[in-house]
Amino acid sequence: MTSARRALAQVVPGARRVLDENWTGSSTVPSRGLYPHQWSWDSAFIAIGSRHLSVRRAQRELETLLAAQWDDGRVPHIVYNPAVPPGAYFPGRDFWQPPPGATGAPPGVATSGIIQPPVHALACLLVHRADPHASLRSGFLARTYPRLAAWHRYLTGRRDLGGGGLVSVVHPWEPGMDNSPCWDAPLARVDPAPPEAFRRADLDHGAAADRPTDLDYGRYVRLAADYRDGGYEDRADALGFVVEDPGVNALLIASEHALAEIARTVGADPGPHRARAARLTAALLDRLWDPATGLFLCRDVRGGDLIPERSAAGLLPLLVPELPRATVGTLLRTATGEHFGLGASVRLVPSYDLRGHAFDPARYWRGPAWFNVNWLLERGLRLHGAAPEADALRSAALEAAAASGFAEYVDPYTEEPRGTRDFSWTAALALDLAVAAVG
Ligand code: 9WN
Repeated sequence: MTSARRALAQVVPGARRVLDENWTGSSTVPSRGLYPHQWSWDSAFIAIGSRHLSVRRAQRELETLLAAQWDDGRVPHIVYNPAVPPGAYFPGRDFWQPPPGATGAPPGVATSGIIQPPVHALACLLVHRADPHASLRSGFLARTYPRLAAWHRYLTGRRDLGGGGLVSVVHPWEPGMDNSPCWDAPLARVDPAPPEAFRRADLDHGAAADRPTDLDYGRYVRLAADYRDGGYEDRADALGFVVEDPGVNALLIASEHALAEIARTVGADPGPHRARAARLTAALLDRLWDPATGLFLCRDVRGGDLIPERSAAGLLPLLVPELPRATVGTLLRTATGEHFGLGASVRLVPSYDLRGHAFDPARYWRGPAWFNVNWLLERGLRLHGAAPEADALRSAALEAAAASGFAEYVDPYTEEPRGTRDFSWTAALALDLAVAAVG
């Protein structure tokens, strides 16, 4: 048996079991215990994998999420399952209720009010490609295109809080890398909510050493409550945390290119999407590229400066097709150099600088390797012709996903499982890599 076929045999039955067990009938929970609702970027990654099991289910996953889109175009980061008891996850659905008169979720749906990275157009295109004839017959892209276009309009219109043509995030949960050391400095300005104001449900399911601290949680709660009380208005001067993140913006560019392709397929004009992708690419290079570190950095919009921390988010612009060759070369050297160690000290890219002052191999986004980040980087490496590096990363991700019991994240050095197990996007993306490995 070839190594690719072995990987397939090792991964597929387990991945299928995880995805089946976490499927609720209309969407997939990231994890039955820790995350019992639907999450936005999780669903995009899950659909990318579950399209290999059932295209209809992958379509349903994405359409359930898009049905919770707000009037202003935002796609919320959580869609709550009404069948789950309110205390099972904090913050619960009641937390996000906007003040009277302010915009909110569509009638009959309970959602959060913040967002997550826009991977959805890319996911819709990949789900379509899994069976283009059936997809066209069912009208999948014709239904999703207007919603995806409104989502990108919200991001590029309402979220350009820095005024330089990039999207800003207004809460550390929005870029999906919740407690990255990149947020430490901007978060330090935020007064934490008092501990008695909330009860963390995550510690009922996860080891405290693998999760954010209580102090970080207090600040997450304060920021979310302030945004809610301000009617979810996107005004830079009223928000305590405003950051331009290279991962979010790179994913938007990749998705904008996917949207151009979707537009072409449904008979709309792809030109405006291509033009927007080009403008975003220029702004990303202009505002977040840091030649001195050979990496894209986050910008603290309130403070005005680049944040001097190396996060894996800074490598995600490898997903941008029109990145200059010299920048690609520099990013590759950074990925394989001492700070990220790819193919040298580690097989999977860590979430944060291996040499960084805040590096912790166990704690959430402060060092562990995550499978979605590695799936994205594998794609970026392949896009820019680094096939041997992409192949090695794919094999390592497949082995680690199966050996860790589809863990949420792993220690980058030992690949020991951390966080929760039977985690949906780990299963889904391993499945996708396994299918690609056999061609
Ligand atoms: C808050 C669901 C989500 C992921 C995020 C990850 C984690 C939530 C939490 O879980 O965040 O949104 O409670 O910690 O950081 O990327 O989407 O899997």
